[in-house]
Amino acid sequence: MAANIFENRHVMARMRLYHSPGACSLAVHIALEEIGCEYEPAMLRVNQQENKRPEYLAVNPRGRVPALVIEDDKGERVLTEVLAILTYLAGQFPEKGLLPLEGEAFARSLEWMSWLGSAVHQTGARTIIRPSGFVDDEACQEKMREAGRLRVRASYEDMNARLAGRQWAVADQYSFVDSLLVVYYRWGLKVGMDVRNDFPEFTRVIDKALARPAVRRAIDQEGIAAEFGIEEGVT
Ligand SMILES: N[C@@H](CCC(=O)N[C@@H](CS)C(=O)NCC(=O)O)C(=O)O
Repeated sequence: MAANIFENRHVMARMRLYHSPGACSLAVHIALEEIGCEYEPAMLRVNQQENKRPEYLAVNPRGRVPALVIEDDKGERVLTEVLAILTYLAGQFPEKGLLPLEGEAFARSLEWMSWLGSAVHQTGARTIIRPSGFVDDEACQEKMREAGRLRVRASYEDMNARLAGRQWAVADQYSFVDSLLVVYYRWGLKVGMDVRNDFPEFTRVIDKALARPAVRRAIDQEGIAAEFGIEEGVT
């Protein structure tokens, strides 16, 4: 029989999540709150370059968040990349039903997460929020921002159309893909788009996600409730 992602399922002793407020790591933070398992949150601030400190580079030499430290009977290791961590957690806790793990619905989840992480994050939002990560020249950075704004708007139109009439992103049930969409919704607000009015289908799905206690806990813990226009601690 073909190998599957449940094969290495085992009892986890400890997990530690390195994350930064409102970064893509928020999706993993939400996922851990949804699962309701024990984990240790380790918050650092990317906007204060805490991810470049030697202590963190010893955990993740790429200097990016999220990083999930897993410690179990097989020892300690570090898993990075949002898509990989969310898929890993879903495989560890299949009974929670927080990510379809079979057939087309699984492929759809990967399709969403891969596209968000590449087209929308790295070649989209990142060119607006952190163009200095690509080029030093300030005139070039401004050109990158301009081009990025067009690309990001087009990707939000794409998301809005894909979510039209749907309960959730995949298979009409809440999944880690929706946790990840919460991150992108915030980034849309952060780069100055009128997301609420311009992308009503996206907003409808996110408003439902924001009503989930686990989503609110993660957002409150990161201190970013006001950025979504919601009050801390109120669900
Ligand atoms: N492909 C990575 C991207 C990780 C990433 O770029 N994270 C950002 C925060 S959203 C980061 O750590 N940025 C720090 C930096 O660029 O210095 C993933 O999916 O985890």
